[in-house]
Amino acid sequence: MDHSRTIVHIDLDCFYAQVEELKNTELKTLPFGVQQQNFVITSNYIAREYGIKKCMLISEAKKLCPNLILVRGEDLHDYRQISYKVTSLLQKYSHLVERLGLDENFIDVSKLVSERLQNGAEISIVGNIFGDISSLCDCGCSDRLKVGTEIAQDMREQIKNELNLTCCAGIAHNKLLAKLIGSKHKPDNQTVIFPNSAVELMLSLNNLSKIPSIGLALGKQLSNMNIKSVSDLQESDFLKIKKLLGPEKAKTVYDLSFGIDPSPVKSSGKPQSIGIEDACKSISAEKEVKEKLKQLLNRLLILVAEDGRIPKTVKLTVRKFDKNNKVSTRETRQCNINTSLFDIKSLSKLSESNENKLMTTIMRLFTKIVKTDKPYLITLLGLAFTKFLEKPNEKNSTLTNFLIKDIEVQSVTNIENLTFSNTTPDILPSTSYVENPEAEPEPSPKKCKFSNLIAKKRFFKEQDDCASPSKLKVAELRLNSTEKPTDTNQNICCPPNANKEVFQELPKDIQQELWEEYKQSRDTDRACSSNLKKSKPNSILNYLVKH
Ligand code: DCP
Ligand code: MG
Repeated sequence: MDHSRTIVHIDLDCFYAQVEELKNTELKTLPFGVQQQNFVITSNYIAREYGIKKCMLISEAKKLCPNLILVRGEDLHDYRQISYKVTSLLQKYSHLVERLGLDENFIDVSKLVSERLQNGAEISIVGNIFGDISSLCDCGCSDRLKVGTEIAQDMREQIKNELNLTCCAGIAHNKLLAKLIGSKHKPDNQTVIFPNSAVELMLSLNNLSKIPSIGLALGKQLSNMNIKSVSDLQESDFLKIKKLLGPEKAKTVYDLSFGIDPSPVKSSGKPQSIGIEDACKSISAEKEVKEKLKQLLNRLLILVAEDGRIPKTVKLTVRKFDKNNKVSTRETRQCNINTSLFDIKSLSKLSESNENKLMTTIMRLFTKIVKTDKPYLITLLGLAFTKFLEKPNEKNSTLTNFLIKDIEVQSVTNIENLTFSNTTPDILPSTSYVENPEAEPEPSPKKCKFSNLIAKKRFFKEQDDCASPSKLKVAELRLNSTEKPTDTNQNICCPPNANKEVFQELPKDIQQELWEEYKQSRDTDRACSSNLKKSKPNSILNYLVKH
């Protein structure tokens, strides 16, 4: 059995309620619930002491706790914002962070664990332990999981200190066990499980649907085969399940019942779609539909601006009510949109004419779903953007991006000749772009490399008799020195006519390269020793020098 991984599962305590407490600290000491429609979708732990549960009807909750304070929670904006902050924070521990809903994250910390083990630090278990630890597996997983508990503790502390939120953590060698074990001690706590206790944990689940991958539908299918509990599943005839679910799914489900889950932690990128929907009180006129969609579009654009990517596809969702058959049906249609409709500097606002163009597209989708020449009744409208263009940013920066930036600084307009592999002409960034406005841009090694190139460019520029010195700030880099070409301190030689001071500030590898280039050039054409450009006819450097 493979126990090589160490996975931490983090689940924030009463998430929406904690966010509301951040906004209004007075709530902290009072029983309160977050309301969506007629339900309390979550409540703080004080309210839970009264027996209030998630998704309880308001009326029922009020009976249990007449003083229950209710806060509306339909607008997910703040929850989403904080949710991404938590994920960003966890990404500092591993690049393998998988978001699950708004308040859960799986983090594969295997790499960090092995680093800590290599450093030889003392190992201790932090938090609760599930099951018997008198005879642990000797493959090394015990130590790894112990280190995992320390990492989970660090994560929780950081989330508390930096975001003022409490959470629970589960530590295990796979995702299934990590998720299940984390909820054993709540709130503000953590629990580890070692592989030898996996079966015990699975058997402690009182219902098959407690296994995360087994939803209600699959649970029902299994129940129809008289497989109702985890032990039923463990003891079931595999061939029968195989017949029902097919070989792959059957194996997955069967394995899960023993706590076996090889599924990897998949690094969550940005959401694949950004959308909002609004249930409405039966709309039956096109004008109302348009108004509603316009409102949705404006709300959606705010989310898009927060996300930062440029939408490429718009999707419309419509729920129609069929009076005759008394059924509601949802239908969606989507189409591509012109990315030039968006102004990258202010994605949240479209110009009037662009808004009209987009609304025309959306209404065209609407008429594909709804025959507007006949009576209709709409009970829900939704808008989403489903494909996006990533703009170049600090994180996925390429040399081209740096060129764009630097060219901007220099006000050079002739950039048509550059080819942009990840972008299209209509979205050439006019400002530097940070993917997540909340996230701190990470230092980029390529940036250093580029600044070296720029330094090189400046270095050569002077010799090339630059026509526009102000652009290149060559004043700082004047190559007017009469230093000797050799250096007695074993430093890399500064080419003649170069400003030694400036030269010495350059990184060693660049100095080396400059010297080599100088030498090459000198050897090639001693009479024209300053024409260093010729030494590399096709280099980026040449491009830069030209411009
Ligand atoms: N939520 C929701 N609808 C549900 C359940 C939850 O909209 N049926 C929202 C509200 C929760 C959030 O999702 O705050 C996270 O769900 P959890 O199940 O993790 O619940 P909590 O974080 O609120 O509580 P817990 O402390 O049990 O994790
Ligand atoms: Mg939670």
